[in-house]
Amino acid sequence: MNNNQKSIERKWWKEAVVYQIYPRSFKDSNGDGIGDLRGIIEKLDYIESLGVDVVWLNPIFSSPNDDNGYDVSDYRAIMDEFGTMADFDELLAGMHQRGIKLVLDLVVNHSSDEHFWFREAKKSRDNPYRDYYHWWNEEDGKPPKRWSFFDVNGDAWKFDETTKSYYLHIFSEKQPDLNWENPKLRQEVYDIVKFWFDKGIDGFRMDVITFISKDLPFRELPEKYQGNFVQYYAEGPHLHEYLQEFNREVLSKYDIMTVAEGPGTTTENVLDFVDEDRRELNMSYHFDISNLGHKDLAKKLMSPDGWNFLEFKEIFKKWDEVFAEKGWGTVYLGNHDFPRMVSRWGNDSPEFREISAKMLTTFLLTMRGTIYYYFGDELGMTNIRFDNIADYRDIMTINLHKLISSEGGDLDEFMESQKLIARDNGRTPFQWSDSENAGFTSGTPWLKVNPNYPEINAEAQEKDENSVLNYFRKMIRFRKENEVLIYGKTEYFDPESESVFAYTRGSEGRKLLILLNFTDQIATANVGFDYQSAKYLFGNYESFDGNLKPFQSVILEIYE
Ligand code: TEU
Ligand code: CA
Repeated sequence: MNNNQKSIERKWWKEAVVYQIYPRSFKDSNGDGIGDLRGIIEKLDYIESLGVDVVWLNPIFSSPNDDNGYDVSDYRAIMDEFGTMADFDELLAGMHQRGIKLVLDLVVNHSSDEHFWFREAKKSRDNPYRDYYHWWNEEDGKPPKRWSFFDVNGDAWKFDETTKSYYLHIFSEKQPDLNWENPKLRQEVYDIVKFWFDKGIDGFRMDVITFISKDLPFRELPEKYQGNFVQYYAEGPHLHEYLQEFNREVLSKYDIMTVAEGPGTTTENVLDFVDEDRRELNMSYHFDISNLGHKDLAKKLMSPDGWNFLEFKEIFKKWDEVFAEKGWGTVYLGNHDFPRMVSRWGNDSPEFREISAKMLTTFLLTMRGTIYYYFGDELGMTNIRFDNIADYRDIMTINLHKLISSEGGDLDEFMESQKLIARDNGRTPFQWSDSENAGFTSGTPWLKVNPNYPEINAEAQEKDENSVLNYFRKMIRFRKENEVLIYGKTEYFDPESESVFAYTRGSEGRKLLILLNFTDQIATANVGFDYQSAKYLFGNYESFDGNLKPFQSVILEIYE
């Protein structure tokens, strides 16, 4: 590291591997077909055995589940289906006993329409809670077009008969947007967050936090944002003012981590969120990778040409470089909004599933940034690829299907695209064993179990030294034993290679070279120096002979 470069401050959350659990699909303890907190408690030893540092749970608060908990009706209570506050306290204590931190999901761009605040707000125009939400009165004419992600007509304004006005909902009509302009609402949010921090949780992932500041009084969408409403939503005029206040009032008072779900963040604006000197949030995650290969993002249609590997590499590189001296990045290849990583970025055919899942795991755990690893990926779980719309449970898929159908669009094309990217692909129940329903539940699972569970399950992989699961454990250990993989600088090589991702991680006196073959063909890397004599440290094949076998990943120590 040269002297004029500011050295990066060490923090526990920068060194962390975060394991994300979708509670609905992890383990059902009482046979109702829905995963729950007691199910997670049962599996704490499993989680500990992985070697992860932090667990992030998708929303567990009271909710009518229009969007699986992303519609909260009480921020201080546990969702009935997930258990009780006593279960939660036991879960938190169990994690802490094992040295694992717990991060929850804060959904405060919107609430449920069944939240007390909204039930009050829609009673009359002068209700004290009216200004907790965004309204447009009927006498002012039609509100300017705003796109909704989950609405059957794509319309973010819903008319309310009682008060003769429209309310804003960027997600479903059961997810009205909260009004952050109102200082009382902001205070409510801070009190909720304090409540959970005082209970001892270790941080929050903040759902679509980039959308909280709206462009009141709702102008027509400016020309430059036509077709790019996500960007518009993410650039509200008071966004940073709110985040700084949030930090001042609450976040700065605790040793916790914060990560923005950051749709609309770009390499140009992300430091405005995570530059530590600005005192806003610790990290943010972007959508550039997941957006690859789409023909139409809003309608979730994929391009027949697939995704471009050179772009994939360029995106990781440019997002890494932004944080060379300030801020800190996040690294992920899947979560509850995306398909299974091996189906999307690897190859889930019987021949290459395991090897490519291991390659992707090597990739994630050798990158610079906090690692977000999605549950089930450690088994190499795959997309379920439903043929029938009736099998889907996700409101996004169901309502887009209705929307495309009412427009007379191509439903076959839509269904084909969903086999690759629908969110339910990543939400099928965790495959614990080869017993009925993969050992997830003794009842009927809320979403079908992937029929490949007799081959792909944790129990079988526990017994196999070379399983994807055991590879993940070893890879985590390797990262922890080699600090250069955490704080070391990254340099990228051979950007033109259509097959290989090649980079080094280096710090005082040490350099590791990582070579990853993303194809099912033999490949070579052109890194511009001789690495044939380098020491082989780690990888998903027994050895390395200079040529990369299909989906081979290698980590080499190089001496210059
Ligand atoms: O996601 C916000 C978001 O940007 C998604 O709608 C995204 O565009 C889509 O999932 C891509 O397929 C967050 C949550 O992660 C998601 O699960 C919620 O449904 C959504 O917010 C509403 O709370
Ligand atoms: Ca249950």
